[in-house]
Amino acid sequence: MDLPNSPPRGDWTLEQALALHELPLFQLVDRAREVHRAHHAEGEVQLCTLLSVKTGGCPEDCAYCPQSAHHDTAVGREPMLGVDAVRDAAQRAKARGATRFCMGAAWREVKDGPQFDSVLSMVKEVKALGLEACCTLGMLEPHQAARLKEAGLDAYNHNIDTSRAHYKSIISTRDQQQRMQTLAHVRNAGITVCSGGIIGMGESVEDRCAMLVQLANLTPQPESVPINALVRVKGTPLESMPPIEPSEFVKMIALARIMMPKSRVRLSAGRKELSKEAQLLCLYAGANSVFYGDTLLTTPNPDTSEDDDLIQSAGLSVQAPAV
Ligand code: SAM
Ligand code: DTB
Ligand code: SF4
Repeated sequence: MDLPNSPPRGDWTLEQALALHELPLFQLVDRAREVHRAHHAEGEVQLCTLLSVKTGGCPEDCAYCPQSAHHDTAVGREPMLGVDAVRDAAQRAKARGATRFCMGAAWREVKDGPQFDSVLSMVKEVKALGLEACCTLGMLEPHQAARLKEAGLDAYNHNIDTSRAHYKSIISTRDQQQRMQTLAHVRNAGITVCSGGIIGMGESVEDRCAMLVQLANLTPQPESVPINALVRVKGTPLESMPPIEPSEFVKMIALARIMMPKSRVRLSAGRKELSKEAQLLCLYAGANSVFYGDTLLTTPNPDTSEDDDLIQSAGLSVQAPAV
């Protein structure tokens, strides 16, 4: 059996992940906790603020997403934000204690041209503030990854979202292999990888474990792993999915922590519907980051005052800015 301080392994099997998932919750959390303590600063949480720099009208048909042009949701197509507005938002995020700033665009893929040039300027502005800069812009070609790296980008978010098997029932306009290709381009450009997924989209426990195995077996493992619970948005095909059991969220966090010991595991979308106690259990089980700010990309997130209270009441500390 692995020791808590064993280095990351890239040979996880579905059976091993399922065996962890079947453990009684407290045994699983105990294991995750040991791994967490062996690899991370005790009680330290990173605050990451999201900003949608290009909202809505996306040509992809992701069944979960309010920004897809295929679904009739309250989110409309909006023009791209200007570089000044993005700099101001990043400055506010920094003043509130965030150390990472992630810019999202509702694109299928990056296209060369003025909009991408503008994203490169945004990255430079965020870096000038001393923040970690992350982008999530859809699929990328190698030369585009290289340009992002040159602009100073630290991380690229590109989720595999669910298992290979379940992918087809969620998205028809691309396959999961295309996601893996972009992740490879990001890695080759020397940008760190942020990749995770969503639970609560009608997938089985096997699908969830298979997704984690796929992430854990990337070499090297993603530096950042966001675990989202579906935000059920009116007008999307998944609007009527049943909510997840809070213990299912905790289990996913614990598995991600055990399987990817060094990665930053992010307790991501879906916190609005999670009690404070359930969120604390996720942080106890190995999550060491939350999205901080009243909105995610287009949907509500807990208020920053609620998060300040969450962190303070548990005596957690917020990651300090880099000097
Ligand atoms: N268009 C780019 C892409 O798909 O990679 C970047 C933006 S996209 C909104 C980023 C991620 O947000 C998706 O991969 C998905 O994991 C997450 N997401 C979108 N809608 C969500 C929802 N309703 N609930 C939970 N996560 C969601
Ligand atoms: C991630 O895994 N979750 C964030 C971030 N990466 C970009 C996005 C969540 C979006 C939730 C739906 C919305 O607000 O539009
Ligand atoms: Fe577009 Fe990304 Fe939403 Fe899919 S998840 S519809 S690619 S914005």
